[in-house]
Amino acid sequence: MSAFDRVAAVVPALNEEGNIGAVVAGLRLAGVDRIVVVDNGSTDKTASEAAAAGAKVVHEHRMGYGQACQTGSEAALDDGAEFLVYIDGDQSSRPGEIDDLVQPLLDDTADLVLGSRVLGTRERGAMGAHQRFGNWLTAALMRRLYAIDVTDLGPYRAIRGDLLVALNMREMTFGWPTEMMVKSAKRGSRIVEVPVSWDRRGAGESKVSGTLKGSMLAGYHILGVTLRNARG
Ligand SMILES: Nc1nc2c(ncn2[C@@H]2O[C@H](COP(=O)(O)OP(=O)(O)O)[C@@H](O)[C@H]2O)c(=O)[nH]1
Ligand SMILES: [Mg+2]
Repeated sequence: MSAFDRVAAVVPALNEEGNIGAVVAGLRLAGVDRIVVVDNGSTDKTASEAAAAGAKVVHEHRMGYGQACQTGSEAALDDGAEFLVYIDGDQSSRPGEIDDLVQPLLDDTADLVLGSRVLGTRERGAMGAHQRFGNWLTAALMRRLYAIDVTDLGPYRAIRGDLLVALNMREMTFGWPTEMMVKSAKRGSRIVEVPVSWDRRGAGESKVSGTLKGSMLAGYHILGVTLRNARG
């Protein structure tokens, strides 16, 4: 039995050919056997590259980063996973750091573990100024509105499966990670941050923070979820 028997990694992926195989291989090397790659209508070889590296590939035709994460989570839970780890498919997070995210769940000292790139080290050029500002602003709002001690809104994170189900997630966009944080906080769940590294993506182009449209949409959804949930 490995320490990760109860863990599944969920990787949302949209056109990550040239990256996804390395991410899956890295996760396997780290000891994770259950890896779900959610292909969201990629037009490249993302799905076959992921499968060849040993991942289970789920195709989700409804678009959206959150939808991909949700669908992948459900597939992993159906498969018997108890803990879910999310990691981007572009090689910006390091699969080898997964232990740091999962250990607090295995130790039962946290229900949600957030990888903070502010507490960790960032490769030069891996995060634009607008993204740093947006993360800083939202984290400050969350500290104030929800009294959670967070420094970042990174995609590399781990959650108890039963908590995710209880959260009844609704935001199928880039607001999904934010919804997870604010709803967990409102329930009084134990939220812990751990430092993680953040590298420039491997192959290909950013679909979110690297484009004006992606950044505006992400900011709109993230701030919207943060403010809406604070009421009531
Ligand atoms: N399934 C799915 N994945 C997406 C979508 N948009 C982005 N991704 C994935 O989400 C992760 C983050 O996207 P990325 O383009 O790297 O954004 P950035 O890190 O802000 O530059 C990557 O693994 C993408 O492949 C989407 O609409 N659906
Ligand atoms: Mg990226």
